[in-house]
Amino acid sequence: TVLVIGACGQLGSELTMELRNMYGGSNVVAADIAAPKQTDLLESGPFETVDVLDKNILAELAAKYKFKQIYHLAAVLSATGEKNPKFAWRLNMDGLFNVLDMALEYKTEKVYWPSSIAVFGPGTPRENTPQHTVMDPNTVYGISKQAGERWCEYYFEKYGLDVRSLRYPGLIGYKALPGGGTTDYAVDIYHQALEAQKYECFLSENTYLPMMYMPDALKATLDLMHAPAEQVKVRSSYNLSAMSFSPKEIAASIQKHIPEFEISYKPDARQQIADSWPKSIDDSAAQQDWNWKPAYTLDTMTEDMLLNLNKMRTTV
Ligand code: VAH
Repeated sequence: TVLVIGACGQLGSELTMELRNMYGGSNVVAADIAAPKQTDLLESGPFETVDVLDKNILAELAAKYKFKQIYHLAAVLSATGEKNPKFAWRLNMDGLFNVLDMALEYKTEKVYWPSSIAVFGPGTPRENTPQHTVMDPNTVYGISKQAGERWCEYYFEKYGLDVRSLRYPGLIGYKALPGGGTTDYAVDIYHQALEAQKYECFLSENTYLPMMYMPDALKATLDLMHAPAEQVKVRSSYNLSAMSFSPKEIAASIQKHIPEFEISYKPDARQQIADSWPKSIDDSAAQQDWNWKPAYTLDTMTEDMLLNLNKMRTTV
């Protein structure tokens, strides 16, 4: 069986459904601190209420299901993390330790843990950021992801635990909303474009950030997890790239379909976070080691997002 912790989140809800299609609904346990709003998650397989800070619950689950794979996706994201840094650190780090230790104790074959481009900071080269470079994250989220990467590699080297990880860019999908990140605008903008034909962006017009459409993120995650262990040469976390755009460019992409759409800008505290992150990412290690290649561009993503969000609006 497979366990997904953080199964109700933006990534978790989609990854859980993918895994259930692949392994069968009853073989993929969805776990989250709160019950899912998504009925498909509840109906397609087992759900367990889990606080990742509670080791006893994790141990009970591991004994009950004997997981072969664990996807640990529960975390406090960048913008929310800055509001309560100590709690973000505790949840992101202790959560990771609890999962890594449970995986060792119960002999889980493979663990997946997401890192982020937030591991980079103001001292990092911002264009085509290399796999190995200066890392001076200055958000608590970024610090927790960088430390987490070091620990994942440590568990692999010292204890032989097969942990795999990707440094996601901002993720964009229509099925679930993101929860408290700096890249959330790129999801929200599509909803507002359809609902109000206007959007006030919390980042300035020329703020370029690396982004990725959800189907590519799911593919990357599953490709990495299914690659033979010897092909997974990076045991901290792989750089991963698909597209980079600014708020102005995503607005222009939306205007091709909704000409009356208008964007305005009112940068808030998240601007400073965005300004500390790379604009684009060099992911040649992922390309070489396990043949990574994204399928979507900004315009093909926009087309698909608007199509699907429109469908969801008309069926509700
Ligand atoms: C955030 N979406 O904004 C996350 C992410 C690259 C950014 O990791 O916090």
